[in-house]
Amino acid sequence: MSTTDTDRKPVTLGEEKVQRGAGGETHQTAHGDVPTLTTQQGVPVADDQNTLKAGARGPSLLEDFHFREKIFHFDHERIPERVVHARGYGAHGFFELTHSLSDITRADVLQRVGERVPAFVRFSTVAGSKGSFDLARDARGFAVKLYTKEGNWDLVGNNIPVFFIQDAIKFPDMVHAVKEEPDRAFPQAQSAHDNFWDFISLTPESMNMIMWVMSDRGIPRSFRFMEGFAVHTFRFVTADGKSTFAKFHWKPKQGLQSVVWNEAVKINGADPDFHRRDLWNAIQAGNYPEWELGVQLFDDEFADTFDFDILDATKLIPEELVPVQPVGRLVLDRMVDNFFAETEQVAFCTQNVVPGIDFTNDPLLQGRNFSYLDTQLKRLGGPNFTHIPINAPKCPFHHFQQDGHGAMHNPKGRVNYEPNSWGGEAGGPRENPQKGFTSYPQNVEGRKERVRSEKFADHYSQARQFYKSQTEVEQTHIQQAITFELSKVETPAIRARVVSHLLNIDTGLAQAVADGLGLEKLPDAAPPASKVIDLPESPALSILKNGPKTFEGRKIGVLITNGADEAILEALEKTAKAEGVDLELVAPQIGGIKTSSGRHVPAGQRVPGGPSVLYDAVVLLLSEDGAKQLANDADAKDFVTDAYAHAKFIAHVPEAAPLLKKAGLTDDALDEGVITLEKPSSVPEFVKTCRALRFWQREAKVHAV
Ligand code: HDE
Repeated sequence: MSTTDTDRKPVTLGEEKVQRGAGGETHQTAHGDVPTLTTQQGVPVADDQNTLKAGARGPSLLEDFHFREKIFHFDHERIPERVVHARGYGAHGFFELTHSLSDITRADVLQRVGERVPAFVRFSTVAGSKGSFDLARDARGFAVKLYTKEGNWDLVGNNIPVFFIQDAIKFPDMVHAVKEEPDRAFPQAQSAHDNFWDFISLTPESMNMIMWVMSDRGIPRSFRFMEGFAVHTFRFVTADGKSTFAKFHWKPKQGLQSVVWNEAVKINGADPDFHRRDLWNAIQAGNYPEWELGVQLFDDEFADTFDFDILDATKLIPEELVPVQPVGRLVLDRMVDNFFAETEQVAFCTQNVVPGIDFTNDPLLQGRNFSYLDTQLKRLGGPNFTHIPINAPKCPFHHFQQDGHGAMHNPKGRVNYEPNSWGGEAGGPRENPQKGFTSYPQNVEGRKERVRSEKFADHYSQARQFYKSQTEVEQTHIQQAITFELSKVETPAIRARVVSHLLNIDTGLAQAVADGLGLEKLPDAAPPASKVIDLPESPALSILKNGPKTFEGRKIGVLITNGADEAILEALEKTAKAEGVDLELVAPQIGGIKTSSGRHVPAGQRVPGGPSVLYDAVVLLLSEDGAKQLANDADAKDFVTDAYAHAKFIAHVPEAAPLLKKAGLTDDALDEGVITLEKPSSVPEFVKTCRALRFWQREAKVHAV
């Protein structure tokens, strides 16, 4: 049967004009403001539902240029994913200077207080592929592109201030080891396997970073609640050539927060996009996340007296030793229009610095400066990736580079070289010794040799300092994380070798891991290459010692049923709004519930789709009948037991008793983190209590193993 005009009667679907095809499918047609669909060549398309055929049941015709163009383009949609940091999420915003650094650097962006430049930030996990889950235990990328008036400045950092290795030549090995094993292609986005820990156990320089990734920093609650660090020591340089060393820090205004491991595992199933959804929701709701840019500034004299080498990326400089001075604020206030065009195609390069900022001889940084440009050529298909809008500078630019794949702005006119004698405008751009980038004229001499500085040899002291600076709760999490990871390692010798390094960090830590693994006896400590020293504790290294004073930006999950107390719900809505907290209702049906006063309230989640791991605190707002119903529901029971096990604050109305009982929350299980909401006036106190984020005292009770 052929498609005739009578088969294609327009039908109305909302405001749009819609046609029905022969197969009953609906499709819009152009009218009024709706543009006509075209091919890439601009040819108007009449039918986008059917290929051109020789008769309705005949073969498709090669002549169908619209179909061929469409499929050809589709076939080429994928580009190579990033070899590391494949899974990421970006947003636009701005950087505003709050403290001028004009006496320290000539960098234009750091001169005038109050001036803003556009910014783009991409957060990422490191090991997993593009489609992996958000809550892997991993470092997070924190890459910032500032579109300054003197060119793009990229600070390609992580949420951890140190790195696994000291020299770039080890990077391919390190990445091969952490990614899925090559014969079996698993595990995905996880370091809990033999290859990773084998490499680590043979690479003691990684110990400081291991403490960080095995701490709660490796499982952040959201991108909004983590710090960023450029890791390496950079240089600031003034117009008259004075140099100052600098370390860059991004501190979240929202405060630091992480989840617990069991929660992370469950979030990955319940919402693999937990972090990207969080950023999307916050920005769409106008809750723009903000970070303060801070710098640690120091000179050669400090560098010479510091216990470690400032060129060693496995070390940090404690904030207590060199305070972090505020410089500006970074605000993310706009999501991308298109994920691929912007977030996927953005190309960060550590070599992108601006006049007034320079590199140091950190061998990791030097290697990165080669790697990033090289990787963009492969990933983005040619040398013109700066022509893609997200990568293009937003200041004027003029050069004689031309041609290549995808060239969008070749030099205009006759001249494409210099020097030339054409003069004036016709001669094109000229170099500018006053304005142009000049490298800091550091004296360099030495023997050509493959060596590492003696000053890089201490691999344990800062790892110990990090561990000692944590609260007891955080130390326990590190013990549990390493035990978890090593329990996934199949080779006993690798497990023991890791413990031999832990002995140099903290004997209590080593013993706890050995006990957790069931090691029959402690191995000998790995012989350290340099004496391990006891450094003073650095409170800045702990998340819990630096918790937020507010519950703002967090999310409460309300398990709710028909007949729920209207007054308490109203109080929750009001208090949440005042505190800047998101309230999500989790109900037996997504259509929602009717409260005790008959008000209909839609739900955000249905019970099986809204486990408590998605929320920072929970409320059980049930009617008597509702509680009886949910007491027989496994998902509702898990909602409560998980919230309890993850040390969350739980508020409940007295009617919720049957569900609490089924979830085992009776008598001695009840603690100050489980709060009864007798009346609406108890709600503000509950939300205030939630500012502590977790009731950590409960944790020790729920971990018998
Ligand atoms: Fe990267 N890294 N890296 N890295 N890195 C890449 O560049 C590399 C390192 C970081 O959102 C790649 O465009 C080497 C440290 C982030 O697009 C690649 C070495 C830190 C991102 C690359 C390092 C980072 C990358 C892969 C050791 C924290 C994602 C795709 C010498 C300070 C940027 C790409 C984005 C991405 C190489 C070590 C952060 C291959 C060789 C240390 C945040 O070029």
